[in-house]
Amino acid sequence: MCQDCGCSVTPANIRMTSENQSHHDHSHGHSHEHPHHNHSHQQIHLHQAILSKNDRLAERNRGFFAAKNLFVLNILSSPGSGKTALLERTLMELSDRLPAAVIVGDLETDNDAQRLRRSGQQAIQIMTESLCHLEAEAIAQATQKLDLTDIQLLIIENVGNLVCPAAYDLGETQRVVLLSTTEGEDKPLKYPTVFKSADVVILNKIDIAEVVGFDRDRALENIRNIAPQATILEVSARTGEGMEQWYAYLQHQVQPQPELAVH
Ligand SMILES: Nc1nc2c(ncn2[C@@H]2O[C@H](COP(=O)(O)OP(=O)(O)OP(=O)(O)O)[C@@H](O)[C@H]2O)c(=O)[nH]1
Ligand SMILES: [Zn+2]
Ligand SMILES: [Zn+2]
Repeated sequence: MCQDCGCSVTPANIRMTSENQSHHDHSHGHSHEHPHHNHSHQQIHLHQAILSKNDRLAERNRGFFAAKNLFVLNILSSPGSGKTALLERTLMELSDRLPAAVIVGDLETDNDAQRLRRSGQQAIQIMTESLCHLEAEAIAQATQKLDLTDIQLLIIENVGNLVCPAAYDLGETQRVVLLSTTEGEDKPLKYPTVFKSADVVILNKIDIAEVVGFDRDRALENIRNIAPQATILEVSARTGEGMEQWYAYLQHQVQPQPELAVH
């Protein structure tokens, strides 16, 4: 996670991180007198502190979302799996039944928020600049900018990355991980952490599965092995195939029907 990719570099810790990175190849077998030895320990403590602060703020978000009766999804995937395409269609086709808003994170540009706003629904862009994931604090701030009156579903499109976002709780109700047919069937095996944390795995771009030689059976087997807890849905955000099952899933989660009385 971030201690490897350095995405948590902030003005407060940049000095320590850059000094540490310039000594990346250190063997830890050397003397404790070495002036740079402690930096990796400091860095680990720093990351633990960042994560535990994030966890506290995520709990606060969770309380806020519960008080507002909001169902919140955190959507994670590699860049280009089709998160925005899935959400564009979802906002267009589901908003009449289930009023929704989106917070979207990218390193740069507000392209995704612009795409999503064309649906007529609210979309707030967070530009993370150097961070390759969203954090709970940024979600709390972005949420303040939304008019939540009547909104039942808040969807967070995380930064395209299968590694770091998995470590950051945002206070979401459920996690959705997207895997597209162009990425290969082995991704659940290579990135198990994110798949293990998923409530739902959506297999996207099924319209081009055949063209790209996607092995559906193997992909499903890999997902079921790594993420047996997850509901699996197969869709094409482009053609709309399978999207009704996704909407039915969401409606069922957000607006559970009272059980029918048996006479
Ligand atoms: N054929 C096909 N293409 C798709 C589908 N979903 C998305 N795409 C295309 O895949 C590309 C990437 O889609 P995006 O929605 O931008 O992907 P993303 O996950 O939001 O990307 P980042 O925000 O950069 O992480 C675009 O060219 C989409 O049109 C699909 O179901 N089928
Ligand atoms: Zn990172
Ligand atoms: Zn996107």
